[in-house]
Amino acid sequence: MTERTLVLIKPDGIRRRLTGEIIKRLESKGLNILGAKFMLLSEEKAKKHYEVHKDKPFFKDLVGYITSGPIMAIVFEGKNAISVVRILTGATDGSKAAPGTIRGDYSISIDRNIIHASDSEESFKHEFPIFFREDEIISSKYGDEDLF
Ligand code: FUP
Repeated sequence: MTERTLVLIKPDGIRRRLTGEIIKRLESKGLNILGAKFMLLSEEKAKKHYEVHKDKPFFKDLVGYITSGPIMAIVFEGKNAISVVRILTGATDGSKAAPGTIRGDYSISIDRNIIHASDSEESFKHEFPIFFREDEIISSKYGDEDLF
């Protein structure tokens, strides 16, 4: 099933110049970029994005971290994009994430884990409008769909 998912390259990923590496991994897998934005996230938007965690002890730090520097928000589309990107992303805690995954290869902690990826269709629906308007999405055929 063709799906869309939201990826955020978090401030540590940007500062460590991992943007190209992360996009390369996701594109090479067979996902198309439909939208991308380099941006500073407001505190209000960060709180909305992490709303499900609002009562957790790490909420304040989480919001502080995601607003601490520029991020890149990217919408990817492809076959089973949500679960495929989650698999490539790896476990939340970089110190436990499997080698070969983005977090497994580049993160050693839970609070500096480089990337966010929607974990369900419901999450994507919640997250997408925080970062993009529908008219910022460009859905074009690459002409190589038979290869994936
Ligand atoms: P994930 O979907 O893998 O990004 O993980 P969660 O939605 O469970 O958590 C969201 C973010 O909260 C994670 F990226 C890291 C952070 N977090 C902590 O900082 N401490 C925790 O104990 C759990 C999560």
